[in-house]
Amino acid sequence: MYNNIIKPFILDSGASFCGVSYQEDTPFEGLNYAITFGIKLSDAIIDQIDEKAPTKTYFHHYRAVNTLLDSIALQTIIKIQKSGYNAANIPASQSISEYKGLFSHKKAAVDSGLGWIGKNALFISYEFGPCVRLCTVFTDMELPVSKHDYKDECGDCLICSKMCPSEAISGQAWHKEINFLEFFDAQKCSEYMKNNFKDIGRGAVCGICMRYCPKRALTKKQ
Ligand code: B12
Ligand code: SF4
Ligand code: SF4
Repeated sequence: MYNNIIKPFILDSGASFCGVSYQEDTPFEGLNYAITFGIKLSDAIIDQIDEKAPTKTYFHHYRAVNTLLDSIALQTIIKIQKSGYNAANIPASQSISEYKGLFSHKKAAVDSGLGWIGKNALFISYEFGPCVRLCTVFTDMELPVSKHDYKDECGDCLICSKMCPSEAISGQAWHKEINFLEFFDAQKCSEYMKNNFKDIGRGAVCGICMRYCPKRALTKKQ
């Protein structure tokens, strides 16, 4: 069902990639299988972000992509339910407490073997780079999960850490046991966006750390 129907449906609906994982700490009881999918952002729109600020066009793109992610998630839930299983999604972009969503899309994406967490604290797709937005659907339908090797491809690069205007990025390489508060300072990032980009994106966007990531080059025009 996943390989023949769900995955092709998600990709045909506009997602760039799709994968699966098993999550012990699901927020939905009994729904431990997770489907992760992501949409690669427009290179032309991301290119207009400069070293000082994002753009209003990027803010609109951010919201439009969130809407499409939520719509694909809803349609996936409906398809799964019609097959006799339960499903529920994590909203594309919603905080339920300070600096935290209901479940981390990045965690599910990493566990699906689709990419790594860069020094910029963002999920970087092996295939599509860092400028992707993510979504997660949980279900009790058994999915073909497998173990993956984790491969961090940042190497010696420190561009994101040097370019971040709020100094939120420590420059450490991410690993599963890392102290998250020392790795990335969410408060510095969030306050910087609120104080400096209120008129551009209501304080919700910036993205300089993904705009200048050299891993974008591998994936342009996809
Ligand atoms: C709250 C939030 C914020 C807050 C706080 C972020 C934070 N704490 O990291 C603020 C406002 C600062 C923020 C900023 C941004 N955000 Co934001 N944000 C979220 C949101 C809604 C929740 C994140 C959350 O729960 N964080 C809590 C921490 C603990 O979890 P985490 O960082 O997601 O994941 C960590 C752990 O899960 C752990 N982990 C991962 N795998 C594993 C595996 C194991 C076994 C273990 C133990 C741990 C582990 O490591 C991860 C990385 O450090 C998510 C949507 C979502 N539901 O995921 C979007 C999201 C993370 N944001 C996103 C983006 C793009 C941004 C911005 C670029 C803003 C913009 N759009 O212009 C900046 C980038 C900041 C940065 N460099 O990371 C994207 C990231 C896409 C990607 N490619 O990774 C997301 C996923 C939204 C989406 N639908 O795509 N964000
Ligand atoms: S979104 Fe902006 S302020 Fe936040 S970590 Fe990235 S570059 Fe720094
Ligand atoms: S800018 Fe460099 S260090 Fe930062 S996430 Fe991209 S590759 Fe990794």
